[in-house]
Amino acid sequence: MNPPSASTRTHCPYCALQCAMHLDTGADGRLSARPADFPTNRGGLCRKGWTSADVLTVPDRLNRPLLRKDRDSDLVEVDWDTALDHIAERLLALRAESGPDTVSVFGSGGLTNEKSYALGKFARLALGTSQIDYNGRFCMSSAAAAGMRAFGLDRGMPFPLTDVGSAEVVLLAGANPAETMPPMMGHLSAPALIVIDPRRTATARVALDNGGLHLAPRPGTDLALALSLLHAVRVQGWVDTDYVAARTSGFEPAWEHAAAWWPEQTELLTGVPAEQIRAAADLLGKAARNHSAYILTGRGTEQHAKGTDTVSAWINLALALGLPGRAGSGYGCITGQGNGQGGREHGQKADQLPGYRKIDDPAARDHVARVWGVDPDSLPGPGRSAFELLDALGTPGGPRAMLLFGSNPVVSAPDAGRVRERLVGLDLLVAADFVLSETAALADVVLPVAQWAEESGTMTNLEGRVLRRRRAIPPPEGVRTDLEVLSALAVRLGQPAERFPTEPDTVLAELGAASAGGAADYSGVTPERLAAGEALHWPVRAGQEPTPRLFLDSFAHPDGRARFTAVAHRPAAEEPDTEFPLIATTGRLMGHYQSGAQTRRVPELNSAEPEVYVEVHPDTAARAGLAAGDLARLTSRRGHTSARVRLEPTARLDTVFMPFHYAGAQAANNLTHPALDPTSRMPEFKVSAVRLEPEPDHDPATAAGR
Ligand SMILES: Nc1nc2c(c(=O)[nH]1)N[C@H]1C(S)=C(S)[C@@H](COP(=O)(O)OP(=O)(O)OC[C@H]3O[C@@H](n4cnc5c(=O)[nH]c(N)nc54)[C@H](O)[C@@H]3O)O[C@H]1N2
Ligand SMILES: Nc1nc2c(c(=O)[nH]1)N[C@H]1C(S)=C(S)[C@@H](COP(=O)(O)OP(=O)(O)OC[C@H]3O[C@@H](n4cnc5c(=O)[nH]c(N)nc54)[C@H](O)[C@@H]3O)O[C@H]1N2
Ligand code: SF4
Ligand SMILES: [Mo]
Repeated sequence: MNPPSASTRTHCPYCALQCAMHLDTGADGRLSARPADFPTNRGGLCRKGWTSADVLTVPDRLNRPLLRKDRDSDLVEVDWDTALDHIAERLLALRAESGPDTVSVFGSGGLTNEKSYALGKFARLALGTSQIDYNGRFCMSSAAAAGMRAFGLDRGMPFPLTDVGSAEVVLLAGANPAETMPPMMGHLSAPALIVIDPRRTATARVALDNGGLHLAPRPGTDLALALSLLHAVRVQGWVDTDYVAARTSGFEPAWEHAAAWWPEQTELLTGVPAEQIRAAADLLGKAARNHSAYILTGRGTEQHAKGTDTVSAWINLALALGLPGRAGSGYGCITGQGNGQGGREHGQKADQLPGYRKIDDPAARDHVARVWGVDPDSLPGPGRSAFELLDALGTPGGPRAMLLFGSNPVVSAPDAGRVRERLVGLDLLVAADFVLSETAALADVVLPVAQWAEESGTMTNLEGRVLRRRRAIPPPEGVRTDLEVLSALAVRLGQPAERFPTEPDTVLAELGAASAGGAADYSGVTPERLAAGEALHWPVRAGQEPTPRLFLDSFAHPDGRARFTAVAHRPAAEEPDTEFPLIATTGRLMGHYQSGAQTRRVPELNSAEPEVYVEVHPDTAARAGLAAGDLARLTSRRGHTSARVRLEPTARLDTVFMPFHYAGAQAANNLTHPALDPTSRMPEFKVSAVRLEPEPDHDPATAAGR
């Protein structure tokens, strides 16, 4: 083991910006983080990054495995052999009873590349199951699907983030980086911003202060708004006809849908004034003439049951303006989780093998089976997508066991009440985590694992740039790494130990071989090249230069052209009515991360935002008999949530907003609709119909679940 060093340069454990930081070891042996210079964060960190080291020493950090003998008993501490033997015994018994697909795996875009790869391999070889998917399905799957459709390849940003800063105009559709990636705002200070968000967010305020625009559509109407922008761009003469002819196909059928959305028509549906649509088209069009505009999408426009088509509509707009595949302009999706990009490339997705290969492609199966030393026919086929998998647990024909690595779905999955019921109904739930998350608390076995600063690995950030996460200190006594856990379980399930190495760099080398020749080719990512500089944008083929900018010569479809997709607007899965008259939309706060399992344990972050709130227009609140600071109850067809009222005069009258970082009675996902996008299987996190009223439970402490 390496002795702890005084200062280690690494990257933040949280989001996809992957800000660089120094971890300094103090005299008391505790670590503290400070920013390091790097192209994405340029010496900045957000509040979560600054406090990230606090999670290493939270008082309730797990350092012994926990086991529950049966459903009615408590979790008690056991040794590792007892925990692992128990899991293996139960898995083998379940598999013998009902076949390999009775065991399922749920992974995460927070896991390193090495862990994501090992998890996919573990599922297919050690368990032999097709039932593996991950939380990235809730994150950027719609943008990934639309990117594949348009460009033949999905890399969130096919250009370095630093390129964006020199553009004249950046359109941000459903992204609030001022809260979700604050250091990114440094790249967005020069361009005029066009922010598409139902709320007057911190990002929208920056846009208005800098000569940009804020368009505030009714949640769930972005598809029509994007079509209308295409309409206005054409009518106002901004279509780059030479580019469209030379580099794309399918403009006319896509245009037919846009033709129906002239700005006045769109205003009726979206509430965005027609003149704002025209102004946005002119602002974008002028910058596009100079090849100096970007269109970027975030979860606000993507997390819908029509998210893939909505992103296609934004890409259609970018293509009409001639932005993608040209220096100085482009389309990108702002990937979310720390390894949201790498996490979708190495085989923890239900339909996928490493190298961003399709699991039902015979050539892909042959290649990966050769690297794994197995018969291609022994590899299972595609499995269920994340929500469908969670929803099938414990039901007839569904899995009876789940192994969970890096997600807290009882807080973060849609219709969380239903997901909790399914998880509780399992024969065996195993959670690997470093804290007892709300989901781990329901598990039969909890395995205490190492945190980011205690192990090494690689991450791929929002620009497709592969980074080195370095170990600063050894894990606490009694704690194992995820790779060690997978290896120990695989051996107990009859696999040779050398097939599941525990050294991250050994896994990286194998991942490189498995990805070689695939779309996301990592065969040239080596420890030496990572040490020499972190500018390895994939594809990085062995012996070749990395690829910071994709598509400059041609797109990845066989004909080299980008494709317009003909997409039509459609309503949300659930529109408001008399019983549930408001739209609830959900998202993030600067100080909390995801399900909050980590950040709610950091005193500085938790005291700043200790409980959930609902953001409401004062008139909407008054109509419901509510004032600032009152406890409100929000009810949807799925369940209800209690939240403190925060009045916001710029809010839309028809929309309330809640952050989703809180659990139990405060969980926004008690309300959300599990309708899925037909292509990406992304749930509709951003639109549910709700009713707002005073909390009838008069004890605010119990009502808010504190
Ligand atoms: N502080 C913090 N930062 C994070 C995270 C975190 O949990 N906390 N998570 C990371 C992850 S995994 C992700 S995916 C990213 C997400 O980063 P973002 O995409 O910026 O995050 P969200 O807040 O989910 O959604 C962005 C905006 O969408 C708006 N919105 C809601 N409905 C609609 C709609 O119908 N149309 C449009 N156009 N906008 C709508 C919301 O008002 C919100 O302001 O953040 C990453 N960074
Ligand atoms: N309503 C609503 N719901 C949403 C969203 C929304 O906008 N609105 N956004 C969705 C999005 S974009 C996302 S990405 C999901 C995320 O939601 P989740 O999938 O729940 O993600 P996290 O909260 O990051 O959960 C990570 C868990 O894994 C643990 N963990 C972290 N790193 C590791 C590791 O390396 N190994 C192991 N074994 N454990 C680890 C943490 O302690 C934590 O308990 O939420 C989705 N849910
Ligand atoms: S912006 Fe993201 S990567 Fe940077 S410090 Fe904050 S959470 Fe960490
Ligand atoms: Mo995400």
